[in-house]
Amino acid sequence: MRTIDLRGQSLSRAELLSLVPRAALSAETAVEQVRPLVADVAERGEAALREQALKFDGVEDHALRVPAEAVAASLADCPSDVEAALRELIVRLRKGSAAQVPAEQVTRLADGAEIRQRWQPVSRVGLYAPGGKAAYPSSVIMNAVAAQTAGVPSLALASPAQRDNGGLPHPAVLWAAALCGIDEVYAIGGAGAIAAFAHGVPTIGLDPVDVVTGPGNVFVAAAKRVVNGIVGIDSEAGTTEILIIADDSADPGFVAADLISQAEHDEAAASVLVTDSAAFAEAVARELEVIAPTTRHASRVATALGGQQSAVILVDDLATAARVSNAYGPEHLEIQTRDDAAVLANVFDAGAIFLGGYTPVSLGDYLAGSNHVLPTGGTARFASGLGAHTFLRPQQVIHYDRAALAETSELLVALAQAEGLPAHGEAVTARFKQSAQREQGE
Ligand code: HSO
Ligand code: ZN
Repeated sequence: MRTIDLRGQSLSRAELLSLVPRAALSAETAVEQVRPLVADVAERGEAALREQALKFDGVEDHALRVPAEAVAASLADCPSDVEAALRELIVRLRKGSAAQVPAEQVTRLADGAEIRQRWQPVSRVGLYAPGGKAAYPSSVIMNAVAAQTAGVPSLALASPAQRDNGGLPHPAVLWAAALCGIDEVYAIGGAGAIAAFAHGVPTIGLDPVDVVTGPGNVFVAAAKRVVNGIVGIDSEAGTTEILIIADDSADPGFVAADLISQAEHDEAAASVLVTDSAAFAEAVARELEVIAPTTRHASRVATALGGQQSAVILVDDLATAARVSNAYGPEHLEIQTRDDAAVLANVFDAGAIFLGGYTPVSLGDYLAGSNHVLPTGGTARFASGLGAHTFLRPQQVIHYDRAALAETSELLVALAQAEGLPAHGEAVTARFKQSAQREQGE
């Protein structure tokens, strides 16, 4: 890993923003590449999807819509320990997600004047689960449980067709769909899947959705940017990132293992260590040298750790470490220091935060009960992770009775006059004129 030495410098937030390591290929640069793919699916539907499946997944003549029986039958091949783990993930995630559904609140502004704040689920969502370098049944569950907890009535799932699974999505994706009770599944991958959800594909019975969510590579993230506005999207959950703030009280072996764990996702994954101890950084480097070559995806890990997106950042103190992390806006932030609470108090911008030596990101990836679909690429500075709230819209339901409206009318007319919109005021006063006339006529 390369070293960025920020010690002895006092840097502004703007300077930090330009210094933190980033991947070369961003969703912004990928947007131009995926725009024609999305447009083609919008125009030519199924034919475009089939061409893209052949080109990107090497799959031909497969069923774009997975038969519901195949989804249900898939569970027969699921090893029992994996099924138990997936079920436990569902149970924990349901509990963790319930807190993301705010309670309805009624505010009384005056006698007979109230605003009800309700949280309304969207009607239909398209959930994306990536294929490619790994299978992600856990991501299927993260999406599905969040949507179900929100109360979304209609869920569809898409994941790339696999050549070695007869053109079906990866079997583990089907297991997760079955366990979540999703029977509308499509063997469609990448930007095409996002476009299919947004525009619908009538020939395969795919109705357009209201919101598209789910993680994916930079092309999936870019496709979501392209369809945003036609549908809602969750935050950009692109190539994974981990940033660890650690001091010399942390275990270098734990830190190295966590940096490697996320690097194994993708050559473009980012692993960043921010520390105030050069000796600790060296200890982590030694651990990395020992562990990284022994892991199954050693070459992918080596590429990710050696890439420009990964780095060890040396700082003078942990307050600066928190500022660096805020500028980076990591998808996952781990804090392993003598006083984690003190660091946490200075940290504002992260997708999810993992405290202490016994809360690795991989716990959050699977079984913590938190959601692992999180904003990447610095978007955690303004976006949140996926959760039940992603599928909910706060709506205000307003009700004033006659007396409450009458009470506001004079001030309201004054505002309408000030804005040069007298008909706004008249919409209020007309109600009282009419009834006054009616009363006179009686
Ligand atoms: N770390 C990934 C999620 C994941 N890890 C799924 C394993 N499976 C992005 O947060
Ligand atoms: Zn992971």
